[in-house]
Amino acid sequence: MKKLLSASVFLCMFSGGVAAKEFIEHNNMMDHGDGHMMNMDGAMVMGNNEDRLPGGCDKIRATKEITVRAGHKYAEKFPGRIFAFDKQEYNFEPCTKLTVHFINDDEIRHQWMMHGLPKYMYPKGMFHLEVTGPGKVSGTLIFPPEDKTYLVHCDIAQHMEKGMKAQLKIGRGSGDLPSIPGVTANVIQDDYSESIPDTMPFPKPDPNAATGAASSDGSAGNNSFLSGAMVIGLAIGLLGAPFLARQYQGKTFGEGVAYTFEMISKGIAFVVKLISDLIKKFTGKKSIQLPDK
Ligand SMILES: [Cu+2]
Repeated sequence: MKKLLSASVFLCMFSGGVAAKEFIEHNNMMDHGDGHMMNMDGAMVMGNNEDRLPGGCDKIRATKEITVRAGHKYAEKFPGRIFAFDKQEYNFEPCTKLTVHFINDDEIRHQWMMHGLPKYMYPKGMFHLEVTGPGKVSGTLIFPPEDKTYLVHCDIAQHMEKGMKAQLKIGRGSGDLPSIPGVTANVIQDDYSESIPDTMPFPKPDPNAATGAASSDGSAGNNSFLSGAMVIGLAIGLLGAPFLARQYQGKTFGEGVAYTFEMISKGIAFVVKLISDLIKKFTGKKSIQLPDK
């Protein structure tokens, strides 16, 4: 009985140690000016703008509010992805005032970051919400009047590549962004099938060729070309060796080096002259022709 009791006490202590972190509502943020708010619990808002109208907006045309959730569980429906937002596409009218309530469901740091906003209003063209661990932070921005597609992502290393990416269209938008989970195709499509894709730089293994014999797709031709080049190289080497041996006979190492450089420079001069003669021969007359007066 005593053992059981101590075991249960131990279990209680242990589970207390790994219990989920408390959900924090980040309401008391320190205002650093310029729409930048932060606290010491890992929450941040950048580019907060509740009243300044971007150029081209004569008034706020709509006032909207959304809740965005971020977490690994939202990626379950996207094979090969680990992180995601609960939604991958947003659409708003131009000059909309939008308040975003950003909820992080994971025990790590996530962001909802927008790029490409006008830099005269939004520092670095960014609107940014960030929460470390489970919690909620809210921010507001006003969109410019142009039809445009904005990238929304989490900028923590590899979180976007692993799926935490969405697009936000103002008006009709300006096209679709690639690799938005469930919306647009990946730039590089993962292939989990067993076969090797055709784009691989090496020949596909032939499942019927168990003997290791050359396949019928031209790789045998490649081998014979290589050995052909090798034969030519060997022949030049063998024929040239006695000539070179005579040239270097009786020379010291220094003389040999000097002689080699002399031969190389002579060779280069010969090739340059040959090329320039050829160019002159084919184009010379035309290129020096002067216009008639
Ligand atoms: Cu993240």
